[in-house]
Amino acid sequence: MRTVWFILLSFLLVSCEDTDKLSKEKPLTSYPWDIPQTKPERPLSSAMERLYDNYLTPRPEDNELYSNFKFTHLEGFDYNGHNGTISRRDPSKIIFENGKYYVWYTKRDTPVPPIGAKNAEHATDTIPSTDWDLSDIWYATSDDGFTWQEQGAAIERPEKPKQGWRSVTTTDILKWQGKYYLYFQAFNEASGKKGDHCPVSMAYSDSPNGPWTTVEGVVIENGEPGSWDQFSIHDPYPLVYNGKIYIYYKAAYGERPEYLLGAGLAIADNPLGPFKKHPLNPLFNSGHETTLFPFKEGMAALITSNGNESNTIQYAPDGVNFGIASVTALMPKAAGPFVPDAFTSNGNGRGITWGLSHFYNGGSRSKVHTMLARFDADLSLDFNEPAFKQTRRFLPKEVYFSQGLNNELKEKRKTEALAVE
Ligand code: AAL
Repeated sequence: MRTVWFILLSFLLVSCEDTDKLSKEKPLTSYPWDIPQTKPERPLSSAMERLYDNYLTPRPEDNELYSNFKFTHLEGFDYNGHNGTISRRDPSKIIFENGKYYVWYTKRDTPVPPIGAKNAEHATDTIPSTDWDLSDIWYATSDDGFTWQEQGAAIERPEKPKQGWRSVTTTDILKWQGKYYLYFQAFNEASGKKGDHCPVSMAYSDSPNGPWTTVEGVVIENGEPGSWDQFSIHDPYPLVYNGKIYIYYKAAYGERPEYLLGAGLAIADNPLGPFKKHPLNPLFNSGHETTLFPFKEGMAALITSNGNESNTIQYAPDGVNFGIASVTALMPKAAGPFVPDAFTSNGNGRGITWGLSHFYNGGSRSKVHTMLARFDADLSLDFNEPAFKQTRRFLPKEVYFSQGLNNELKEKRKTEALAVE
């Protein structure tokens, strides 16, 4: 009995000592092992400050604006053996009407492949300069987003000298008060002759199946001489936000090769305009064919290539002042997502999960063309798929070696190495 009492007493004494030790333990001075989900009250390095200030959540796995992209070949489009004579590129955002998905895109069907922007002087009525020269706007429909039926031309280039006689390209769709509007680039000269210069035109219809009536003249004017968008208004991308028509668009500014790409914004109450350019334009310092979608109360954007902020997904609570919401890789080029709430303007954007994008030059330089493909992603508040949230991926080594040194550069590097004393 004595022994039992002794054991019990010693046990009590030891546990009291432990509690005492704990209560006397100094508060944690290091960053905690269990990652705090909100910014902790302690000095933080710039990178850790950013982790809490810039991103929706500290872990990309929980970040609704972080995603990987998965690509699938489409069924239903023929490319003439990928010999460069047929190109489909720059898909619009996708809309769901009459029980099916609709997409519009640039289609080139020329006797020969393009000869390149540098040779634009030699382009003719049948020889295209760039991949999007001598093109028309076509459309296709689909039941499932994987197999598409090409329906024909929506907007053909008009007779010379009407705006767009040389090429009509890079369109996107707006639905406004029950009618449909396609905004597009309207070229009056072969792209490459003086850069890639063009203004934006528009066509309207009562039905997504057309017929489309093109308005006279341009709808979004190029900027005043000397301004960032003086020569080109590219990739017009309409959405309805704050009850108005918001068209984000790209301009290439500065002299090549240092030029910047990035989108600005033009706003109107009427699809015909007048469009008022936002005083803070350009809104992005990077990006090529910038893709946007309503997200929560603001706007999210895919910034794929060109510029310091390539490969980022950005968010602006006001649709204007964008910050980096995530950094990703292998993004869809010229993405045209299915945006179910593109025109609802309800201040509660839900995000996107799939769309079409394009792959340039599915082969050699002499067969230059572009093909459409499908991408899937998880950038939606209503969809959660961990397969899209990985930050560590293993790509086949061929992907890396395909980015090898060319022979000239290889020789240069060798010479430099040999010259080291
Ligand atoms: C695209 C877009 C515009 C350019 C050209 C065709 O990727 O940015 O449309 O003019 O390239």
